[in-house]
This record gives sequence, C-alpha cells and structure tokens, in this order.
Amino acid sequence: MAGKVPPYDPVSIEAKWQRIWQERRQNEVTASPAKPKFYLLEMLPYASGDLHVGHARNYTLGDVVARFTRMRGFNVLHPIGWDAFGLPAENAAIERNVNPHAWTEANIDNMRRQIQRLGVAYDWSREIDSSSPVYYRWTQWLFLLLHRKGLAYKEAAPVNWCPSCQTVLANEQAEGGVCWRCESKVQRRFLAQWFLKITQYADRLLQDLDALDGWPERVKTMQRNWIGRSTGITLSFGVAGASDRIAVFTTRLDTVYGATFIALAPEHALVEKLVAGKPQAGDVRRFGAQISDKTELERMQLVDKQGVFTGAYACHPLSGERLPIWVTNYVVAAYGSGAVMGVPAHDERDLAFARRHGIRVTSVVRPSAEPAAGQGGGAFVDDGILTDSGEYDGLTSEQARRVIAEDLIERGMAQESVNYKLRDWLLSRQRYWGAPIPFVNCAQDGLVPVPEEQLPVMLPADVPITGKAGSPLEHVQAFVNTTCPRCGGPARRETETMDTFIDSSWYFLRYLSPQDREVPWRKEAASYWVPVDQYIGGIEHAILHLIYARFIYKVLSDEGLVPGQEPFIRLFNQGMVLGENHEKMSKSRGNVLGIDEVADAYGVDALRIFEMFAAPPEFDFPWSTAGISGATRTLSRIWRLVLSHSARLRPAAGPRSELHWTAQENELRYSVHSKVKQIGGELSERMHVNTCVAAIMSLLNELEGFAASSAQAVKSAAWQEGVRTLLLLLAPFAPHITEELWSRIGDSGSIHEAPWPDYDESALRRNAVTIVVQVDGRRRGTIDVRGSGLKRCSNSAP
Ligand code: ANZ
Repeated sequence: MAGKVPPYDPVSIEAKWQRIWQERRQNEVTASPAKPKFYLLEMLPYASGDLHVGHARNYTLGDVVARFTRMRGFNVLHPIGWDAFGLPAENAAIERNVNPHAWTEANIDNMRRQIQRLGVAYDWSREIDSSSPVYYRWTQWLFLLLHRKGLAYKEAAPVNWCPSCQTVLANEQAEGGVCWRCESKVQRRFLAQWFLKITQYADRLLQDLDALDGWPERVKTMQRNWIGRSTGITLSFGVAGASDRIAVFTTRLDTVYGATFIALAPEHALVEKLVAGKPQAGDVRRFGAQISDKTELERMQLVDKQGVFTGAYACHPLSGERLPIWVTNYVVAAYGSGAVMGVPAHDERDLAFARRHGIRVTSVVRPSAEPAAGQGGGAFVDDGILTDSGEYDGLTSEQARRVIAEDLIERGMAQESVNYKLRDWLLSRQRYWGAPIPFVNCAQDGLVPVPEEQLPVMLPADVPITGKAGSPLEHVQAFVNTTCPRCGGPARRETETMDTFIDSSWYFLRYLSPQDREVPWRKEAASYWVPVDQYIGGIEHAILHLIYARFIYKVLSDEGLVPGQEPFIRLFNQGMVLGENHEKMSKSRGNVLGIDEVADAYGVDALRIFEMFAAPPEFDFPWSTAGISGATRTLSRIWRLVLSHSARLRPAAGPRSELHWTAQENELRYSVHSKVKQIGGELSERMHVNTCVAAIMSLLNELEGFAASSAQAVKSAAWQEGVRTLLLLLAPFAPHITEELWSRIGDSGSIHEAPWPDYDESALRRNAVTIVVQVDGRRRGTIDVRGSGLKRCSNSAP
C-alpha cells in the first residue's frame, strides 16, 4: 500500500527546519532548579574564518550528546561563542590592511552561518564574543581581581620573544623554542612584563588532577609533566677563599661524592663576583652574552654542552675536595637555584660536559645486580649501591638520599626543597587586538589600577598597525594620555594588551549571564549550571588552555564566586578529520574540505552521520567520498521506508506490551529494544557514537526486511513501533530528516522534544526454551521455543 514517495531533498528540508527551530527559539534554556542540569561545551573556537569538516565533527559530537541528553529529560546548556581577540586578526591587518575588528566580525558572521547550517542545537541567545566591550570589561575586572589578590604583578624578566609575531610569548607558547603560532625560532629578551602567579596554585593544580576521573589519562600526564613538581635537596658549597656559598638543587644526593665540578647558569648572581679580577673574566662575559638569547627550554634541550671555567673553586661539603666552578649553557637560571653539582658518572648532561672539557669522572653508585647490563660507556643513571662515598658506602641509593640529607640538614648545610617547571603566566602582549590592561602609570603614584566603575578601558578604533616592535597603542595619544584615578594628575595608560588565553580562561562562566551589565555572571546561575559536565575539544589544548582555565577557576572558587574546585568534570578529546589523502587538512596542502561544499552536495545530516560513523570519536580518520555517499543512501532508505507507509506510522494507541506478538515480531522487538538499551548506554557513559550509528543501520536493515517479508508486515504494531523508535534513536544524529519525517507521520511536537525511548525489559528476554526430544530414552533432537512460536528444530544424528 506504498504511496508515491517524493525524493529526499536534504538541502531544502534542512534550511526549513533550521528556520523553524530558530523562530521557535527551541534551543534556548533557562535555569530551572526543579530539572536536572547538564552543561555541555565545546572549546571556544578562534574567530579565524572558514570551518571545515574537521570542525563539523567536533560540533556534531557535542550536538549528538546535547540532543540525546535533552531527550532524556535534562535541562541542557549548550552554548557557543568566539575567541575573537588575538594575532590572526592583527596579522591580517598588517598583511592586507584590513581593520581587525571588521575582519573578526566578518569571520564570526561566516562561522555562525556555517555552524547554524550544521543544525547544532546551540542556545544562540547566549552567544559571546571575547572582543566585544561587554565581554572584555569583565576580562579586565578579572585582571583587577587577580591583582587585588596579589596574583598579578609587573616585573622585568627575560621573556620569550617571537621576532615574526613581534611579541612576547608565554612559556607554554614557546615550547621547543619555537612560536606556537608561526613556528619561528623564539628569542630571549629582557622586558618589564605583567605576570599571573599561577605557580602559587601549582600544588592544587597537581593534586586536584587525581580526582578528575572523567579526563583522559594522557591529558593529566601532560599537565603533571608541565607542572613538573620535583622534590629534592638544596645543599650549599662554600667558595674557596671567599665567604660566599653556592646553593645547588639535586634530586640525587646519593651521588654527592661523585660531584667533580659546579655548573652555574650565566645569569647566576655570583658569576661577576667569582670572575672579578681573574684572567677568565673576559671569556666568561663573552660566553654569557653569546647564549643570553637562548630560551630556558632551548637550553634544557641543548645537545652541545658548552661552558667556560671561572677560575674559582668550590669546597665539597663532605670530602672537602676543591671543585672547579664553570659557567655553562645547559644550567638554567630560573630553575632550582640556577646552579648544579656536576656528577658526570651518573648524569648524561654532566658526562657530556665533563668529556668535552676534560673534567674528572668519579663513579660512586654501582648497579646492585651484577654484572651491569649494557652500560656502554654512558652514565650510570639508575639507583644502586654506594661506593667511594666515605661512611655511606654500601647503602642503597634510596637509603643514602635519606641518611645524607639528615646529616647535612643537621649540620645546617642543606634543606629539603621542592621545585616546579611551571612558571608564572606571562600575560602582557605588545599587540593591539586584545583587552587593554586596566592600569595607568602615574609619576606620583606609580602603577595604579583603573577603578572598576571606569571599566571597560576601551580599545581605541582605527589604530595604525604596522607590525613593528612596540605596542600599536603606544602611538595613540588619545588613549595613552589620561589622568591618575588616585591623584588626578596626568598619567599614561598601560599600552599592552592581555594574552587571549585569559579571555578563554573564564568564558564558560559568561554564558550564564551573557548580557549582564552588573556582574560577570549571576551567582545563582553559576550554582545551578557549573561545573561543565562534559567538555569537548582537541588535544592541542591539553596544557595551555586547560591549565589556565583550571587556575582561574580555583581563584574564583577561593573568592566564593563559583562552586567546587574544578571547572570541567569530564573531558573528551576528539580526533581529527584528515584529508582524503590521509594527510592533515591544511590550506598549504590544498586538501581542506569546507562545510558548505559538503552540505550543498550531500546535506548536513549525511555529513553528520558519516562523521559520527567513520571512526571512534577519539581517533583520526580520512575523509571519504564513498563514505559520505553511503550516508546519503542510508538516509534515503529511511526516507523511503517511512514515507512509503506514513499512514500506518501515526502515533499508536495502547500499551504495546499487552499485545500478543508472533515469533517474528518478538525477534524484531528484541532487536529494537536491545538497540534502545545499547545506544542509550553508549551515549551516556562513553561517546561511542560510531557504534550507535552502526546499530541504527542494522536496525534499518531489519525493519526493511520485516516490511518486505509479507504484505501484512507493515500492519504489525511491532514494526510500526520499530520504525518510530528508529527515528527517535536517529534524531540526535540526523536532526533534520528525523524532524521532517516525524512531522509527516503526524506527530505534532518536535522530535527533539520527544522523550528518549525506554526499552521494554520483557522484549529483551528472549523467552527461549530448548526442549530436548527423547525417544525410548535416546536423545533424538531439540526444539527451540522462543516467545510464542516455534523457532528452530534440529535433529541429532540418529
Ligand atoms: C646532581 C645530580 C646527579 C643530578 C645525578 C641528577 C643526576 P628534575 O627532576 O628535573 O627536578 N638541575 C638542578 N637545577 C638545574 C638547573 N637550574 N638547570 C639544569 N639542571 C638543573 O631534575 C633535577 C636535577 O636537574 C638535579 O639533580 C640537577 O642535577 C639538575 F646523577 O643534581 B642533579
């Protein structure tokens, strides 16, 4: 009785429903304490232009979870906005002479259109833009709060300088000695800069990771390593012939008898004093000047361990031996005390250095198990048994570390100490397109914060941007010249802007009260909505963004402004979509596939289905034209299946479980309900969207098979229930086609507001009984009885 089915035309259906959803403001939510909440968030996108199919995967993944969770009765907050400040806009201004504001707005308009086209159920009434004054006013407020709490300070310090971006970079942005954005080699400069004291939170940032069970282990490990907590001993060596002492930090006090030299960072405070009047002074100064442009990280990674002798000696605190003091390129000033006891026999870096400069190598730890396996001329870096270590001979490394520490501490020559690799967050940028730092410089009062009621400090428009060193704001007299809020005298504004990572460190709170002019967010809204229940974003943010956001959240928590200690309960890192050639998508490789292109050709429901199905969501997968065509075919089959029988699929009356089912119907119901159970479980516990789509496709096969099995089949309530369930299960994945079909089979409300189907436990019991048939006491065969009918008989061999 199949009627004539119109062709599936995704493009018109998708546009139609997007318009209707928007008119109905269907995805807008309000806090309602009676309902359980779920805050779902994808990481704030850079407003950098076009979106490709890789972005589509990220937003679709979030959307599937959001729509599913909504159908399950949760009040789901799913917002979006734009990380709109930053270098790309400014670089576009330099390269193409466009206005950064206009460039950013155009990008946002385009990206908003593309994301809307994907059909993601965002609450658009909460959209934020970090470059708008209504937003950055609160970024400035946050900065003043940090300052008030003693967590923001200005200090002259060696900084990472990117010669191409013409700005300083935080350590996190200069990993490996290259700029995180343009990959230029980073230089070292000495400049007065604003810092945030993230180091004060190092222990909490570390400890609280343990309880984040919903985070990937990999990300937690990356954060632990980045914080780099190291416990050891700081002990001091006297300088021969002087009253000075050199403190060194070591984690291997057991090797102390093997120390044969002292290595200092070129910036170490004693260097000048040690070389004063010595013939080595010139060499030492030249060496210092030559390596001063190397960043901390670069120095740590140097292959070539170089140095110069200072001419001075230190006294070993236990053996009394004289140890030459060297200035080296591999000891960094900002870690520990900027000085190291060199133990070449047990440390690779020290060994490389000692070999190069003819320094003695004294082994003091031998392997506990003989013979030493595969030492091969390198340093013996493992723990072992002490030798040539005076009264400590024979102790294990572990015992020796404890005992020697106790002895030295008692003699006042050492103390326990903890060091961190984590550095304070360098916040100021010599750039235009960012939130101005709300401080002024007054000849009389020094650095004075701008009072809160005067915020925002507006970023002036129409500023010439040349890309030359120095902040563009320096040249805008109307901006720079102001009055001191304290004494009313003339003052100059700070002309630097903030690192954009501060914008994204708190944005998820602004979604709670995006238009509020009185407060950054309403406390009641925060206590209802936060923390974020599920956060989704790329692994590239494992350190930078996620550590900054955790830090800021802890500060806000200490102020009583947010509940709990952690902003993101669960974190998911989605994989990338590679080009069809299996390479990372990039403009230079020419393999970028835009959302519009694909949506025009196949529709976005097909795009969504394909991307969810192609691989487990944490894995990368290559784009596949065959794959997306397959997705379109699947959707067309569903279209035909439903519309061929739409009259039969109207909302049914009466509880299904009271009906009497045939064996074939029982089989079908078993399939339907086990899929409901499976998909619900997958989506709420993991995010195995790919197996969900596979289950939906197998259900489609069964429903088609059932319909074709007899002319009467489509009259079956079990089949009708199956098809309606199929649409409900598919709704989060393919929201447009399911909405269209739902409306065509006569359901009045939106499918996305329908409840997620429950599974019927009784349908999951297969009611199978195996009856053994015996004749004259001999087994003759078995009969499987399932549900209400005979299923299968088998005969044993006679
Ligand atoms: C002597 C020694 C002997 C060391 C040995 C290691 C092995 P982590 O775990 O990373 O904290 N060190 C200390 N300060 C340094 C600095 N400013 N620049 C470069 N290296 C520095 O590493 C601690 C070890 O790093 C310390 O222990 C010190 O070398 C070195 F067989 O002291 B050790």
